[in-house]
Amino acid sequence: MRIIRYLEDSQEIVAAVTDDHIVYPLPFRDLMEVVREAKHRQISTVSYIQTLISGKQGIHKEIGELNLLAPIVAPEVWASGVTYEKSREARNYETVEKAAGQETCYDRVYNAERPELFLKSTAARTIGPNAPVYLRSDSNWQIPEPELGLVITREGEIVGYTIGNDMSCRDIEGENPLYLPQAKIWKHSCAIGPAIRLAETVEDPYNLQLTCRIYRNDQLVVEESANTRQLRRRYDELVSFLLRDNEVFDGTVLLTGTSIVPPNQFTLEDGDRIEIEVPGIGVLSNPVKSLVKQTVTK
Ligand code: DO4
Ligand code: MG
Repeated sequence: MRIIRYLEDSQEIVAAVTDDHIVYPLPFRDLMEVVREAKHRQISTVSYIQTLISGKQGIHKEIGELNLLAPIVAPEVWASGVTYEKSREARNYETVEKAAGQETCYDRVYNAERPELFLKSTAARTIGPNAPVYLRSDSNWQIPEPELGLVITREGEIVGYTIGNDMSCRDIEGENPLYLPQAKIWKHSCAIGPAIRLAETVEDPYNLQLTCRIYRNDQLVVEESANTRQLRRRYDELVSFLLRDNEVFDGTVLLTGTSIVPPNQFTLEDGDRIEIEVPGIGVLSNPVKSLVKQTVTK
């Protein structure tokens, strides 16, 4: 069972999508309302949705025909860093801080008890399927980071899984780790979607395949896959650090880190299209657009 949001006649609709791909609009504004109502009735979210759609007809449209929105308006998107060996290698490759034989901050965080967590995005900066992700105008080395996203309640319960793209500037981050917020956060630098797969319907969240494809002039130029079994940490561990002495809001998304890195000579270009696929969740597809350089006036 998955949850989507779409736009119809200027109305935002929340809907459940069954395993046979039938779309059922729900009388709620977002997934978190459904979760709260199910809790109130002391039944699981899936059982509650089943009671809501039982005896109803789905809409006569397939998911691909809908004007999909981000599956949740996440008040904040947080992200985890260096949770996969592949990310550690990539960070060490790009950093100018690496001295021969010396451990980097990336080596240390990979092995430390405390994970790297950072604020990735806010609702206004986060986009859904098919909307453009933007390229920063002051970076020459930009890539998508395909990641599994945890959708959590304010208590830290993982209620669903989605796909996230943690767009990143390897040159800015590599120049100085203190530039991380600029390497990670700008307008439309985070995409999530196309759906949220309800956690209770995922058999093994540590065995999910992620595949990233990048198209240039409609030609496939990058295709790489990874599996969440390569993750060095547990999801609950990441969530528990996020909750430490923190106020977390219902519907927060926590990205769990990347294990897919395009070849080191690759950088995204205006007009590219990024697809990230996780079977059981869907394909998050976004075109890439350049942000126009701003002139700074004193
Ligand atoms: O340390 C920088 C962030 C790394 C990251 O975003 C990732 O591993 O996914
Ligand atoms: Mg990342």
